[in-house]
Amino acid sequence: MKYERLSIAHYIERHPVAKEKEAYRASYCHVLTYMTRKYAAQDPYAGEVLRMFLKKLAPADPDRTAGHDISRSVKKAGAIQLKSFKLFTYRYQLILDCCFINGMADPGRTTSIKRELRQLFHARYHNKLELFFRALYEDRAFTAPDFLHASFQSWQANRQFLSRQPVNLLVTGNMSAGKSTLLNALIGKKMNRTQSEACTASLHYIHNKPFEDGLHAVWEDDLDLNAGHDKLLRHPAEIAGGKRYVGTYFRSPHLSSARLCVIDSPGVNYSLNAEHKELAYTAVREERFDKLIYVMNAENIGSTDDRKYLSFIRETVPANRVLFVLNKLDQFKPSEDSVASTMHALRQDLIGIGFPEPVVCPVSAYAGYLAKQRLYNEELDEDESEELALLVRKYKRPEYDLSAYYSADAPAAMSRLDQAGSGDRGEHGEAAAKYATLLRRAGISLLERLIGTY
Ligand SMILES: Nc1nc2c(ncn2[C@@H]2O[C@H](COP(=O)(O)OP(=O)(O)O)[C@@H](O)[C@H]2O)c(=O)[nH]1
Ligand SMILES: [Mg+2]
Repeated sequence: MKYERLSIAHYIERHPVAKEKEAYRASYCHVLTYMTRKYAAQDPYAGEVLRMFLKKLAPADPDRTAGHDISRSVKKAGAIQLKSFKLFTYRYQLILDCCFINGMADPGRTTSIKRELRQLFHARYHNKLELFFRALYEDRAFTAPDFLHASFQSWQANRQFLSRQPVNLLVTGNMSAGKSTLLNALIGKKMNRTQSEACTASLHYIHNKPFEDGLHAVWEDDLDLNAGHDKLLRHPAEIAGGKRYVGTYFRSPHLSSARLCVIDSPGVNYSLNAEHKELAYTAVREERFDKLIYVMNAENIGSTDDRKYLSFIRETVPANRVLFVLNKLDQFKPSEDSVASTMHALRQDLIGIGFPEPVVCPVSAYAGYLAKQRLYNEELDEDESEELALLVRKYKRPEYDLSAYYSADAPAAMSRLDQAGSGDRGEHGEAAAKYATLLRRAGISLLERLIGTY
């Protein structure tokens, strides 16, 4: 459960109390701090969430409430106020924040907090307090005041998300097959270093969140709920314990609502690095995953490393849990070869190794990654922009189009999904259509759709 909290999305950026006066915020923050210190002192996650709340809400002078009694602060934070000729109170916001910081995933702890709040609030509010807790933890209806909408909806979205069965995908394959690039393409963000010299020497667990909160959470030794890119793309050698846990929203119309955790693992390469190989084999043996995605490099399929590793996987993992991805198909030369014959030969090989009905998804992870970057308005450097332009031209040619290799109904269903999913994207109109087409023809949208059904 510890790391699963990385899939909780946050609402702090839209917190209504941020615009209140210092004296009010001081009492409000006093209550939040008091509850976390008392009920979740040993919990680094709660501590970090509190820190983020205080960063946004605390007054310039943190000692403003020094020596204040908690009941005085609760009274002030929950008091009825008059604003623009309307009476209102942040009482529900306060309750929700206390629950969110300390007990989103720990209803037991919330029971203690509720008991304490009951004592601190006047008896005439007890009934409403009860109703609000039922709305929070039993999903009962509740008419939330306007300013509470954003955080209440976030709460509900998180709860719904956490109630789904998690699906873990282990991504493995040979070194430089494009595993990290594929994950970056699926997630639509640069979450991992790609490049063979810095290939993943650790396991990276990346959890999806129910909505975009603009925050990348990284948990190595310490937890950072708002990690910058330097930390996110830190060299694997610097990662303590060889494991890194991340939470971020997946930018994909097919995956965004799925409670997914994808695990990036190092490649196996017998000759170069025994440690990577060991880590990869141990991951397949010991990690808990629902599906294994085996990424292959179309430029050199059928290598000895691949064969040995595939035989091991065949012995260790039920065949129907393995999905094969044939990557780097942007590199193939239509004059020399055809995707169809490569796919056919590969399937025969896999059947020979002992996978009776192998599902093979052809992709260009790199084309997919670049297309997504554009669709979500991320910066591309000059080289990337040029390569993207080239890939767009390439994928206009039917002999490169990979969507034909997915199920027959896919293209029609996809164009509907592309439209449905375009709402939260940056690019609009013709440009968006161009990159959405590239994403589909490079196999990425259809692979996402398939993964989305797990
Ligand atoms: N042309 C092409 N290059 C790719 C593709 N996917 C990955 N690469 C490149 O292959 C190299 C290794 O990719 P990486 O994702 O780090 O592989 P990993 O070791 O399996 O994680 C990098 O230079 C990538 O840019 C692809 O679809 N097409
Ligand atoms: Mg990698």
